[in-house]
Amino acid sequence: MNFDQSFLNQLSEAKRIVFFTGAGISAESGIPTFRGKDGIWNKLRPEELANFDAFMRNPKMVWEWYNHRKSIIHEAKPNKGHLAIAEMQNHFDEVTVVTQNIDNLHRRAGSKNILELHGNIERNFCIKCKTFYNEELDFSDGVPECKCGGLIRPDVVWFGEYLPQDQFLGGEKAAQNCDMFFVVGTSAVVYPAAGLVYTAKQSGAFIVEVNIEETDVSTICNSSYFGESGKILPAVVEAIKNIRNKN
Ligand code: BJW
Ligand code: ZN
Repeated sequence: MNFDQSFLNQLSEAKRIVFFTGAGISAESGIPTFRGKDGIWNKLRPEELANFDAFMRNPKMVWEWYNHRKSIIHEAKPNKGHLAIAEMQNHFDEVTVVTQNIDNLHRRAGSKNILELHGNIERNFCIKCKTFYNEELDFSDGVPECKCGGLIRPDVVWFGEYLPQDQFLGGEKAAQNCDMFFVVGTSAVVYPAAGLVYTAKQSGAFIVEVNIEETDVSTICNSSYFGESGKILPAVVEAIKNIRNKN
């Protein structure tokens, strides 16, 4: 892998780095992305699945979709991209993962400092009394119900909903205080998450994109590497190891 010199210089100086990740980093684990060639939204309409009104109209259909995705996620394993990000913790003072993914693969790969902007598929809560249900749910009536009679939904962020404030504020803080900000496997079209790329840029971070294709934020990146994150990120780990060995 040929990295440009300005990128390697930044890598050797950087102390605090952020990985802002999206569905693309989990694609090599067999989890479909939303947009792009094989994206979910080519076949299904987000407005019929990923918003609260859709859930209230047809909770059974929305639950079937999440149960299907849960089974894919449970079978999936962290790939070389997730593992490379976890390994960066051995080479930098501070590594923060700010992810839009709900799949837990960063945690399973060993990353410690993770902010989840769009929730987590392992958690569920009652829409009426907000009780959390993280274990097995009873789907015998089609849709799981709380003891209070309210419907239970997955704890993920749908369109039109606010992001969990502590997670988003943590992401903003990390973006404002990092030396390098990696944008990995995200189309960067969903806000306010994508705004973090601009926050990092305005705060003076060196922005690096890793994606199989150009995105809406490519033009503001200092370096862009096009290819699979499972190939490029391990090469970044090798590059930092070489730099550290020489010093
Ligand atoms: C690889 C690869 C490999 C593939 N290696 N790379 C008009 C303008 C601006 C904003 C809005 C607007 N109208 C509405 C909005 C707001 C809306 C929004 O941003 N919409 C735009 C899409 C138009 N945002 C919201 O509603 C958010 N909330 C909000 O704004 O609250 C304020 C508010 C409150 C009340 C009233 C009004 C406002 C919430 C957004 C929630 C997003 N939720 C989802 C579902 C989560 C749960 C679930 O998973 O089921 O989050 S949608 C979906 O998109 C999911 C993702 O996290 C998110 C981002 O997608 P991501 O991760 O970027 O994936 P893809 O598929 O888009 O891209 C994959 C990339 O990987 C591609 O680039 C590939 O090339 C690449 N790739 N293989 C490297 N091997
Ligand atoms: Zn309840």
